[in-house]
Amino acid sequence: MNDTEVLIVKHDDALTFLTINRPRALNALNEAVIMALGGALDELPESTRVVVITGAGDKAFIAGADIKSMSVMDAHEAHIFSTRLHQLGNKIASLPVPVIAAVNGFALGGGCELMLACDFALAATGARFGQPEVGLGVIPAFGGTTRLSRRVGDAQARQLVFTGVHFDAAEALRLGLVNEVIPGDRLQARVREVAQQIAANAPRAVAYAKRSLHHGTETDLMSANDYEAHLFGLCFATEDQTEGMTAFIEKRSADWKGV
Ligand code: CO8
Repeated sequence: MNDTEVLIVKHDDALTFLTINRPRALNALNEAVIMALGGALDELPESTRVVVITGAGDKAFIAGADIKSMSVMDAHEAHIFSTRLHQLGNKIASLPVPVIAAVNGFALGGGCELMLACDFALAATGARFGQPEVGLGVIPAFGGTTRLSRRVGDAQARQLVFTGVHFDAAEALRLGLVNEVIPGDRLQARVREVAQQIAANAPRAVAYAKRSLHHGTETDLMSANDYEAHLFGLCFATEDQTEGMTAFIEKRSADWKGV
């Protein structure tokens, strides 16, 4: 691991691991990290079926946006900063492969919000969460007032955002903010296991399912169901649909082509 790299990118067959590498600043999101993350997501190899985002070291996933960098911003720069983070979140949402957050420590402020932009999160027992922005005189402007309420419900989001309290992994699980809580030394192995379960399925079907799930939370039920039916139809234009169903009938494993 090179100490000067703010993001470690590791491709391992169908899985791509992105590790934010600023452990001395608890992996706080600065301009360099945001650019590196966006670049890595733009340049995923064709073989990638799942992306895992985590933080370097054993203390933090991401302890927020970089407070030192933000402290000298003017209003215009702050607006651009928020917009750039939203572009990153939108990029994750529109990626044709699932993105899992492996939360190995503090996930505060922008760190919690980056986690929310991922498809889902698995957390270590010792992880800590929170949206403490109002205690710094700002609002959670990377989805903390938008994605958080969609994930945990409006009233819970209001309490978390207005109080800014930190809370533990058990509470995050109870709120539905993370899917599983795992002892820290087993987190990466469990994330890899789940990622491989995803990677074993038809890539195009997973991509369409992600698109439909995303659309489904952002529009009314009738339109969402119409779009789901449309994507179901598109599945039947893929070779993998023929292969998947033929493999079932022939009692063998499917050999996915991703087309
Ligand atoms: N930004 C910059 N540096 C940080 C950050 C951060 N968010 N968090 C920690 N660090 C640095 C510390 O300054 C310290 O560096 P140094 O040794 O040079 O002083 C180092 O990391 C270690 O931190 P601590 O010594 O504080 O470690 P502790 O174990 O004592 O405490 C905590 C750990 C509780 C996580 C503490 O560091 C803390 O409270 N950090 C700030 C958490 C926070 O408030 N995060 C929210 C930031 S605001 C935000 O994310 C806004 C996002 C939405 C807007 C984005 C769109 C515009």
